[in-house]
Amino acid sequence: MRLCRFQTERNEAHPGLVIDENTVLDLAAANIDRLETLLENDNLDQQLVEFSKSNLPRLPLEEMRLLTPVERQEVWAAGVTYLRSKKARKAESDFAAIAYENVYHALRPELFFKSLPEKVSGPLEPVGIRKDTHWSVPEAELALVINSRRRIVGYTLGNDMSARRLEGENLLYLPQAKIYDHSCAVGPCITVGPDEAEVRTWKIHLDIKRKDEWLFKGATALDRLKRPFNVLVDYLTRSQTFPHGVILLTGTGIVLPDNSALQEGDIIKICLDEIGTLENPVAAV
Ligand code: DO4
Ligand code: MG
Repeated sequence: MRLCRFQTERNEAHPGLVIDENTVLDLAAANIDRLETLLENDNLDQQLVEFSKSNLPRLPLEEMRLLTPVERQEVWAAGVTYLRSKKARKAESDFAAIAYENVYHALRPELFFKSLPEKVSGPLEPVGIRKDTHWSVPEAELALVINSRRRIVGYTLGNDMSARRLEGENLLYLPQAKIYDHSCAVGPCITVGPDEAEVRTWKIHLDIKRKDEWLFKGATALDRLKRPFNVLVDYLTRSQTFPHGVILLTGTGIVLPDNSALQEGDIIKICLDEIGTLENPVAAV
């Protein structure tokens, strides 16, 4: 089952339950004002089954404007969790090579703050490339939806936009390479139910369109992600509480060739059959 947030005609954000390819139940009619209320529920699966059998208002998915499912959660990201990502980052900079090599093999993962919730782009909203540097790329990542009690309650998609030249220039520039206006997109909805073993059978795709042509098409299987999900959550939540839960991007396994820097107007599509498609146009910021 998939949860979403959508914009109503009155410009309100309502939580929704996607019950088939084209139908969404408006959960606001059941007095659910936030997805967070559901994500904290230990009997979520059962509650969603009950909603799906109810006579809540049914709305057509293709006519609605979906919003990011991120409400009040901070967004964090893990890095160098796939072998391909490790190799690409080594090629980027000799200086950083040892750091990337070490973190790939270390017990403690690389984890970094990515975005405040209010700065996250939703479906069809722009993602940014910095004007003060060249060679920006999208990073297509599975995102874990974690509640305030450290439980993984669902999965969504994230785009960890990155200014690669800046990142390669000096590792200390990483926060500037990773955090700027529109550098993070999350959506289109949250898939609840599956366990890690099932999620690891899924495949994530990244497609980039320039004008009417495909600039890049790539994919990776999620079983190539090195670290167990609970280990990532364990490190993220050590000595740190998230009263509204937290979203954790799990790192990228799809690395673009050096000649495919993004340009304003490009369209990025991150697709995963079991979650949906996160599509965003690129804007210079
Ligand atoms: O250390 C740099 C960032 C790594 C990252 O974002 C990734 O591997 O996805
Ligand atoms: Mg990343």
